[in-house]
Amino acid sequence: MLKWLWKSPSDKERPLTTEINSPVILLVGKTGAGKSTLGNHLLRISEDKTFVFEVSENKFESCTNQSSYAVYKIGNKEYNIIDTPGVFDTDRPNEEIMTEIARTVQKCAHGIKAILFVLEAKRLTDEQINVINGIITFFGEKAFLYMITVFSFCDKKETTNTKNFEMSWNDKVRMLVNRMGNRWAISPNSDIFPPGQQIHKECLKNLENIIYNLNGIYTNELLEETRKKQEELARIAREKQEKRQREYDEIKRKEGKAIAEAEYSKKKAEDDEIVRIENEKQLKILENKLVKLETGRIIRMSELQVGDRVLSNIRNGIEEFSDVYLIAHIGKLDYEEKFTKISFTKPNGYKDQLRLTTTHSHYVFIENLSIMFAKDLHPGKTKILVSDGNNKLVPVIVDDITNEWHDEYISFYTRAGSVIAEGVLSSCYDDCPPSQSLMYLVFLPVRWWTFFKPSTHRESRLHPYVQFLETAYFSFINLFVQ
Ligand SMILES: Nc1nc2c(ncn2[C@@H]2O[C@H](COP(=O)(O)OP(=O)(O)OP(=O)(O)O)[C@@H](O)[C@H]2O)c(=O)[nH]1
Ligand SMILES: [Mg+2]
Repeated sequence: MLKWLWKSPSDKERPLTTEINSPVILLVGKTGAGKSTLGNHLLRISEDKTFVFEVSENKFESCTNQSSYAVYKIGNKEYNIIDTPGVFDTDRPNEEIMTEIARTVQKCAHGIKAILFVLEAKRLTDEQINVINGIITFFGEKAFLYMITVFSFCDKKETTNTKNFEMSWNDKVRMLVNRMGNRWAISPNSDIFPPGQQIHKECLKNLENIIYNLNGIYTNELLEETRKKQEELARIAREKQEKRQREYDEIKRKEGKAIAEAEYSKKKAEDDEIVRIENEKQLKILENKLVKLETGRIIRMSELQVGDRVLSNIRNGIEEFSDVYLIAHIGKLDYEEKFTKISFTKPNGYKDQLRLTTTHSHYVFIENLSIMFAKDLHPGKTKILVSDGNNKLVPVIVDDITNEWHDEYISFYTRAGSVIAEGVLSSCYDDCPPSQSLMYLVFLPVRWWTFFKPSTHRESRLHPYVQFLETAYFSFINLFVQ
């Protein structure tokens, strides 16, 4: 075992009693995932050579009970690594652990530079999904911008052949890493690659580079924002519980204990179901609808703003970015809409999916650069154009087309009329004649207008001009059909 990595907490490991005075690198993850081990690996390559975090004897016993920090340097930049207790600890309830982490974050006056989410390199189990959900619910979605997945317990092959390792990820892992802007690294397994070995160092240098190149800082204010939302949810849950209890007392008094208990169980099951659905929605955070900005940031479509320059095409090996000039619709609907999920295999062998509304039929570009409704694509036959990650659009066969129902969507327009969403070259136009040039012309007035007066429309009511076009087009079609 990695006994030689273990050291009693020394004076270099400091319990968090004071404010932290450098940006923080936060280690989070499941109990036994290898957070403290990774912290020690990083400290060893830092200027501060003392290994300070306490590591457990085995991965089944929880070890870190209290957050502690150590100084860590990348080049001449100083950070503090904070090791936190594992989530879903067997001995301590999660609420307590989350409070401990919150207390920790509150002491980070300089904010958090990176959140290292340590994940065991094996199939992503439901339990791990719960851990991720818990962490994301706790930090809020914006935390994804600062998160890096670090895989621990990798075997020799996974560590040395990262391409193959990536290919072995299941959809959930891929989605998770995608959501983190494809930032991932390997925590070297010292049983196979002891410190001092080249591969061990390379893994850590790679992680250091990713941390160093992260933009921005996760602040206390961001955490506070999410905390408020969580408190609101907790208050609603408490009120529901109180209401159930009042109803129980009332029914018990009037109709007896047995009926009251049955009614209470029924109500509780209904309330639990609502919570379950909410949690599932949380999981959808992991679903990918990503676009790339000119700044290099990868964001969710729902985060797009008018004026953002988004990757709209790739031609002759050059990425083209285009302004978003109109967000015709964003947000929730009162009902669920049908979506087409296009499953495809990327040129690098990864499986991926793109979801497009079907009710508002969206177009994607196919092999010959003409456009086709997403719902009309033929699995196993039609080829869509997908970015190969090396500035080239490559035709790939659609694996599958399925339907899903969701109650929110975004519809936006770039000046180029196209966007690369989830790597797929897609048209910004929907519910319209199948001609990109014609639609480009139809949208000319609004393109011009927004040059002089940028659109501020950002709501779930369809933009009036788009609404007008849609109504006119459907009236025309109906007339034609009759
Ligand atoms: N084989 C192998 N063992 C590892 C690896 N990373 C950690 N371990 C071992 O797994 C056990 C748990 O590691 P820790 O670093 O204490 O895990 P932790 O996430 O800090 O756990 P808690 O503090 O309890 O939340 C220890 O016995 C480590 O030596 C790894 O990459 N490979
Ligand atoms: Mg630990």
